[in-house]
Amino acid sequence: MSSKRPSKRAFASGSLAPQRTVGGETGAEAASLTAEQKLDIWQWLQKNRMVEERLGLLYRTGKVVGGLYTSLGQEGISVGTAYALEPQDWVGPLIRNLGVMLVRGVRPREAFTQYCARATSPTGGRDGNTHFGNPEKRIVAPISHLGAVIPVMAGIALAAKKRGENAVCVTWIGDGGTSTGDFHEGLNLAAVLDLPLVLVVENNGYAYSTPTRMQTRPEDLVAKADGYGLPAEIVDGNDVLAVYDAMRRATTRVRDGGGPVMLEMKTFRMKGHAEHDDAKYVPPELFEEWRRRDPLVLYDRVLEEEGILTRAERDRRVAELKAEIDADAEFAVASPTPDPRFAFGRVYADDGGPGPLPGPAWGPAGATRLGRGLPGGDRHDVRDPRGGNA
Ligand SMILES: Cc1ncc(C[n+]2csc(CCOP(=O)(O)OP(=O)(O)O)c2C)c(N)n1
Ligand SMILES: [Mg+2]
Repeated sequence: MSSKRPSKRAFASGSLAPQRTVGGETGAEAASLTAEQKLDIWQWLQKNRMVEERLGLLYRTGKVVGGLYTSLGQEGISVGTAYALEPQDWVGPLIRNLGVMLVRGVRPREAFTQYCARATSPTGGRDGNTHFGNPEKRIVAPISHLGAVIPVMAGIALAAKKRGENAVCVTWIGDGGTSTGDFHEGLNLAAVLDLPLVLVVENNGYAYSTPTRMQTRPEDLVAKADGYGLPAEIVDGNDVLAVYDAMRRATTRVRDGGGPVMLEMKTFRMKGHAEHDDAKYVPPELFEEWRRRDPLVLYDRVLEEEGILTRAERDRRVAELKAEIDADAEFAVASPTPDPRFAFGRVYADDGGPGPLPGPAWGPAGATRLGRGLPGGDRHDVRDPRGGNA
């Protein structure tokens, strides 16, 4: 136990009283963004939505091999939180956080090839979802098991702290995910070890078809942070600048050694759980109410009012982005499906330890074992490094 923990703390009444702000002057970080940075954020928001809309088209034309999970209406959270990070920080996104991956440098074509399970995808066509990471970009691969990434990120935060890397580790969880055992164990571990972790809770009102009030008691999920003595803050998740601002203040606190924090982002899932779910169980008036708070529309209004983006310039930029995204989608559709002879490639360790991988074109140059099967720009090779089939 570190000397920072006086034993009397455990008995000091009120020492763990709820802290409903993560500190810093609210709004100051957003106010210091330049016009260029604000346009950058706009571009990521648009890209996030356009890529997911394009994935929707691919799904409806039978090109996506499995389910499709999107973040329609929640893009401000992925973009605002990821934009607030530094290169040395680690992210552990969930499947609704494609926007985080894009901001960290993942290319749209990686998402398209993954969902279409093409040989050119980061996993060589072995997965039909965003289940891929990139250690160079400090992205831990998303997995489906809700809550499980929290203890993993706590572990990475512990390593970063011990190495003195000044890195903040961030992970995202839904309202439903806050009721898993891993959520509580991971948060508790991070709290008692004062780890550099930011937990972003995306409270979108539903866990699949279950309304939040039917699966957990508190209306505000920051109550769960109180249970572990963590500072927490409630944020308007549809206001990308508010999200960015809170995240900057959170990471500053965490980077300064203040221990983990939770941000609860209030938002709404504007579609069903996945593309196959028509969300009939959601009262239509809720969709109506939240449609008026679309994060992209709200942000367009901000940039227009501030004279940063005129409508004409906006249209020009949208067309440019659309062309880029269309080209990447076409690349995926034109890509081959994987060669079945290599189905078992990248399953067993064969390089005997860390260090560059053997073989001529297996992932990025200098990739470590962790990098096996992970993307290196657009170079994804499905050859077996041993030269044979697996
Ligand atoms: C541990 C675990 N239990 C159940 C599931 C099945 N499941 C996948 S998504 C989901 C709902 C998640 O809801 P929430 O956490 O609110 O996130 P959202 O989908 O709203 O973003 C469930 C129950 C799972 N993937 N992992
Ligand atoms: Mg939810």
